[in-house]
Amino acid sequence: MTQTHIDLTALKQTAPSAQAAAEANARWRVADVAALYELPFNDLMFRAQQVHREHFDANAVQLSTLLSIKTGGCEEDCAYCPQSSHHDTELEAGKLMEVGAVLDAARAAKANGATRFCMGAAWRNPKDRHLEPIKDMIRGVKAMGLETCVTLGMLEDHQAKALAEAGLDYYNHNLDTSPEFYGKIISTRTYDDRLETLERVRDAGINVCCGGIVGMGESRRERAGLIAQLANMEPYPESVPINNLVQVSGTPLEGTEPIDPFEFVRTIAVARITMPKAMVRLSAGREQMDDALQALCFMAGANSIFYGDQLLTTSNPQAEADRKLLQRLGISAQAAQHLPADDHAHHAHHEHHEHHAHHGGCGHCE
Ligand code: SAM
Ligand code: DTB
Ligand code: SF4
Repeated sequence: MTQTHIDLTALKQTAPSAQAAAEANARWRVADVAALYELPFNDLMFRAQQVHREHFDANAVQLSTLLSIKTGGCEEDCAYCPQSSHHDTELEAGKLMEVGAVLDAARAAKANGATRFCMGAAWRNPKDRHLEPIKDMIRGVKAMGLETCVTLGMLEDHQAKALAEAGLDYYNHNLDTSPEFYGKIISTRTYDDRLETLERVRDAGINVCCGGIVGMGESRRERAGLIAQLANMEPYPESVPINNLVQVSGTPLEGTEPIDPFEFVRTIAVARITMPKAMVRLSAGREQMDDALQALCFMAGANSIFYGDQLLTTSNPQAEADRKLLQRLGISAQAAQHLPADDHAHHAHHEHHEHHAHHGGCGHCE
């Protein structure tokens, strides 16, 4: 592979334009990411393990629990999504949940051992009147000692700021796939729309959770294109969910040829190598994976999972089964990190992790 990461400190004394050019060259080219994918499997895994162990406890995994706080009836046409009103998936659309019911679910997630609670809404974008109850949810969940994450669609500047003021730790907004493949999956909003929301989230001082989906019929080059987009964000996301498409009947992607499991593991490994300090989350699609495949994903550098019997509208492995799996692998649940919203520089992230990784797990997995 061509070495893309050059020593920028050596360029400190050079003219600003030369330095800018050098920094531009330091970005991951799609070809470089594709070259990682091309490595023999064992070599790729070895490299991913090296990078992972440099920055993380290789035997700790962070547990996030998801809740759909507003289900279905979404006006976007994402081809993978059971919640789009463009597809006939027989999913009943609901209203935004009451704050009390959301907090009950968060309490249960915490009692079960989760350290982060992620609330998802099937919206193209939230209306301002939705943000008041959502801010109460964020404050309430935080007061329980859980990290907070929401995913509500596109945001305006003032909305990102309002969420930051409520103390939101993470905003999830996925690029989903490469710019080239994106048009085959979504027509109702652009790649740039997604990037703009991500910038607003970053500017508001909220940690960025951004990843994508594989197994949608994209090529390896297009998977590499997604990873390059994520890795070239400045800074790259603190949290990178890698979803394997959950095929839901009635969605246009039902019947897509599933991705080769080893190609999925490769995607995790490539994400780990290109975004060394990010939490890489083995996300949707775990229920369709056996234990051995999940173990390979952890070896490839995945260090976070969705934990709890339900994702948003589809099912996830039972919490009890996950606890058993982690125990069999000698993996402990990572304690909460409680990143301050304005303290998400990657070096700080690293230090927080190092500090907490050695201070026990949830008590369920050890
Ligand atoms: N509506 C908001 C949005 O799209 O940003 C938030 C909720 S949306 C369901 C969150 C993410 O879930 C999507 O970006 C997509 O990556 C993932 N997702 C949705 N349906 C999926 C499926 N069938 N399989 C895998 N991932 C899926
Ligand atoms: C993400 O990347 N994956 C999660 C979360 N962010 C919101 C959602 C997965 C959804 C899977 C399909 C469903 O359950 O509806
Ligand atoms: Fe709506 Fe999000 Fe589903 Fe797209 S992924 S249809 S924006 S809920």
